[in-house]
Amino acid sequence: MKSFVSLLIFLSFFCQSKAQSTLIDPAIQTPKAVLDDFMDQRFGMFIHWGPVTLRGTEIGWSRGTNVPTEEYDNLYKEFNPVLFNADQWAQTAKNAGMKYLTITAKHHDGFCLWPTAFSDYNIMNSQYKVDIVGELARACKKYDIKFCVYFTVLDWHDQNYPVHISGDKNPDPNADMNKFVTTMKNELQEIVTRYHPFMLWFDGNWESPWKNEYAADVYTFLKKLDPNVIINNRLGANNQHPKLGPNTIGDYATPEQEIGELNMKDPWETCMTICNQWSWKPNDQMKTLHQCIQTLAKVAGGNGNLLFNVGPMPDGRMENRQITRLKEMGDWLKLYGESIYGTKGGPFKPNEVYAATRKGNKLYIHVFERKSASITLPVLPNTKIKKAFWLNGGKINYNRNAAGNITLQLPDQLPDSNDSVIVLELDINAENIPVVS
Ligand code: H79
Repeated sequence: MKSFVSLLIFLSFFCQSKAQSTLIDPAIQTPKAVLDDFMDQRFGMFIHWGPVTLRGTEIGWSRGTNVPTEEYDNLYKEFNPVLFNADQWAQTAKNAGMKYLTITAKHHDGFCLWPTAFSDYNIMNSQYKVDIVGELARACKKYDIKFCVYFTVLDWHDQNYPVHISGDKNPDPNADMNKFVTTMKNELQEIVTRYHPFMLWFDGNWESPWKNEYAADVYTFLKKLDPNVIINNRLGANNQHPKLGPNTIGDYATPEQEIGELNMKDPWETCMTICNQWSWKPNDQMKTLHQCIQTLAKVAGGNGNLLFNVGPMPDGRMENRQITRLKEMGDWLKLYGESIYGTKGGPFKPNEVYAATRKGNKLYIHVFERKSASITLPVLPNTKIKKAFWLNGGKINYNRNAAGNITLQLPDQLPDSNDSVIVLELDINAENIPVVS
C-alpha cells in the first residue's frame, strides 16, 4: 500500500511537472505547413515607430534614461505624423522584395498605435487620431504583403504591470498581474480579430513578473481566435531568443542583431536594423548595400528569415536613403530571388566567403568575396553535377578531385559586387543532402 501511494505521488509529480514544462497542447500548436510557408517568405520588414521618434532616441530603453520618464510619457501629445502614408510604407517593402511586414503596435513604453478600448494611452488621444495598425493592415493586403504585429509583453506604463521603469528591482506591490494579463488578452483580441495578423512578434518576456503560465494562457487564447496565427518564441518567459528549447512557448526562434546559426530543424528569423537604432535616429549610420545583401544571403544560407528593421521619422515618412537602400536590395532580388525565396539553407555553413541555399535539384552558392582565384567546397556525398553556371550569366569552370571536393574557378572580377550566385544542378534533390561540415 505504502509503495502504491508513493507511486501515485510520483506519478502526480511527474504529470504536474510535465504539464508545467510542456505547457502547450501539441494539438493547438501552429501547423507545420503554416510555419513552412512562413519560412518560404525569407524576407520581411520590421517597423519600429512611435512618439519617441520626436526625440530620436531608442524606443526600447531611452524612457527614464536619455529622456526623463515624465517627458517621455507626454510625447504622444506632440505626436502628429501628418505625412504617414501606409501605402508608401507597404510599397517600400514591396520594392525591397519583402514578403511580410511587422509593425510595433505596442513597445515597452506602452503606447498603442491602434485605437484600443483597453488603454487610453493610444493613438486616438494624440493629435493624429489615425489607426496606424489598421491602415498598415489594409495597405499590406493591397500590396500582397503578409501583415504581422509586434506586441511586447512588458509594459512600463501600465499600473497593473509591476515594473514601471526599466531595470527597477522592486516590483510595485499594488500592481496586479492577473488584471494585466486580462488587459493584454483583450488588446490582443482586438488585434487578431480586427487586423488578422499572419504572425505575432512578442518581446519583453525577460522581466520577473512574466511567467510561463501566463504565456501558455495567452498562447491558448490566441489559438482559439486564430489556429494559424504564428507566434514567435518571446511569448514564453525566458531569455533564450536565438534558439528553441524543450520549454519554449512560441513557434520559432528570434536571434536579435545577429545572424542565426544554420538549423535545418527549427524555424528561425533574425531581426536586424538597417541602421543602428530600432526607432529613428537622425543621421544614424546605415549599413552598406554589400552588408544588407550579404546579411540576407547568410541568413537564408543558415535556413532562416530576415526581418529587416526600418525606423520611420516623426513626421510619418521613411528616410529617402533607407528607401533607396531597400530598393537596391529589391533590385538584387529581382535578379537573384530564386536563390533566396522558397529555398532551404545549407548544406554548408555560411562563412565570410560564401553561403549555400538549395531548392529541388539546384544548389546555389552565394559568393561574397574573391579572397582567392577559386573556392573549394566540402565534399558532397553521392552526387553528380549536371551543370554549373552563374545565375544570370555564363558557364563556370570547376573541377572535382578524387575525394569529391568541388573547386569553383572564379573570374578576376565577380559578376555582382555584392553577391554573385553560382548554380550547381545536381542529379539528386539538393534539399535531401545532410549538413556537411
Ligand atoms: O524591439 C527591439 C528592441 O527594442 C527590443 N527587441 C528588439 C526587437 C529589445 N528591448 N530590449 N532589448 C531588446 C534588450 C536590451 C538590452 C539592453 Fe542595453 C541592455 C538595453 C540597455 C541595456 C544593450 C546594451 C542595449 C543598450 C545597452
